[in-house]
Amino acid sequence: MSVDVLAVLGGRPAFDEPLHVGRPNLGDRNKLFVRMNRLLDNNWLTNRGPFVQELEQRIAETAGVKHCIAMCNGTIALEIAIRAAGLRDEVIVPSYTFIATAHALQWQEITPVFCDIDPTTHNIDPDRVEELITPRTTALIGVHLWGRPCDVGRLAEIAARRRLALLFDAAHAFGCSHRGRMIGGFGLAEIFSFHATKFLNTFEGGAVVTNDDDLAGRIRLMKNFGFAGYDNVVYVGTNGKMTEVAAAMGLTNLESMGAFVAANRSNYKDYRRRLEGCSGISVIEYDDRERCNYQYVVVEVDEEGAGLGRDELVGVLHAENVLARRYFYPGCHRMEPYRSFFPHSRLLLTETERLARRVLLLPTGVSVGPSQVKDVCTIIENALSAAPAVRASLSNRAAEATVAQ
Ligand code: T4K
Repeated sequence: MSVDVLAVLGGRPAFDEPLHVGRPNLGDRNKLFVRMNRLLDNNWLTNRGPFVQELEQRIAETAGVKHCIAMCNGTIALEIAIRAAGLRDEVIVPSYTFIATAHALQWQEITPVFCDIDPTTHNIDPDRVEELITPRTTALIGVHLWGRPCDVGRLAEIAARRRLALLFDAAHAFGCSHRGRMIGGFGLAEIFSFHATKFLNTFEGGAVVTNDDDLAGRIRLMKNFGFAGYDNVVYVGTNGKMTEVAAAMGLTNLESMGAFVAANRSNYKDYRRRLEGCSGISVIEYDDRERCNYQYVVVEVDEEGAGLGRDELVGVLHAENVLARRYFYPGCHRMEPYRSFFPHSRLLLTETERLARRVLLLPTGVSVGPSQVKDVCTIIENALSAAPAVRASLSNRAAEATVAQ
């Protein structure tokens, strides 16, 4: 493997196999197989079996909350929490998030009203929330993006004063804390994702966590068709149940959570140290005083300082088989159906627009080690120091691709 001559300048790709953002963190497979044998022996595959119950208890303990309701994925968990909390009409959310945050509302004909973000935290900007509140607003949903907590204090103050519900999409934030308190207990409810690409995975999965007994009761019913007992349906419901095999995976991975954090933290520190001297490149900060899962290595590219734009750098990295991602480009407001609903929203979302053009994510997780981090950083350094040639080569390639079409 060589990083001497960049692939976009005619060299061989640095990596033979793709280096992914989002390779699953896997715990001890033998322990997983023991659990899988047990669930097969039990003949109990789903419908709140013993592994799901154990996982719910472990997640609630880790997040420091009273109730955890495990689900088949984070999107369904969001949809059910939104419905059980009685949200309707309009809900204020950031646009700079994964599309599921907006879709979970729109799916139930609730309008997501997109709020701009704070460019330092990348989270919903509390200074911009109040101007979006109308008589139809029923709630605010903050997203703890990259696992960095929203300004929960200010959002809670606004929600209480304006009589709005407050929920958090904590899909990225399992294992993270805010002012010493674990994410999970803020607002009326918080939602985790345990998708394969997440810090802790259950293959697919998610959970709602809350300290509210009534809400937890409603959510439990709704995720099981509204059944309150044999032959007795008391609500409209759906099927949001987590399977036993997913819970077995979650329990196994939970046992390795310390190792996952250590690997992520070490990669993150390494990236930051190695990219420190690169002009126009900054790796976002995590607060070391808090609990953090360091799940994402998020880089902001300032085109003027770097000499290359974010998309050019992505082109360079992809040519090397480093599958850097542009999460969450171009922002929910530029995707359908929201783009058609709100064709002018980009005018209000100036920080979202700016950030969506600057961010790229680099590979991390337990499958990425120091030598890969070093090579990725060398590729970036080499690309920046040959910026004019890289730019020319990329634009020639783009022109050739257009002619070939
Ligand atoms: N709210 C927020 C803020 C979220 O970020 C998400 C999900 C949700 C809500 C909804 O939660 P879920 O319903 O998903 O539980 C991925 C994930 O699918 C998605 O869960 C996640 N956010 C989002 C940030 O990333 P894609 O479209 O980037 O996935 P994909 O298939 O391109 O995979 C990403 C990379 O990971 C690829 O390079 C391949 C690699 N990969 C992926 C899988 C599935 C693997 O190496 N192994 C695998 O098994 O959305």
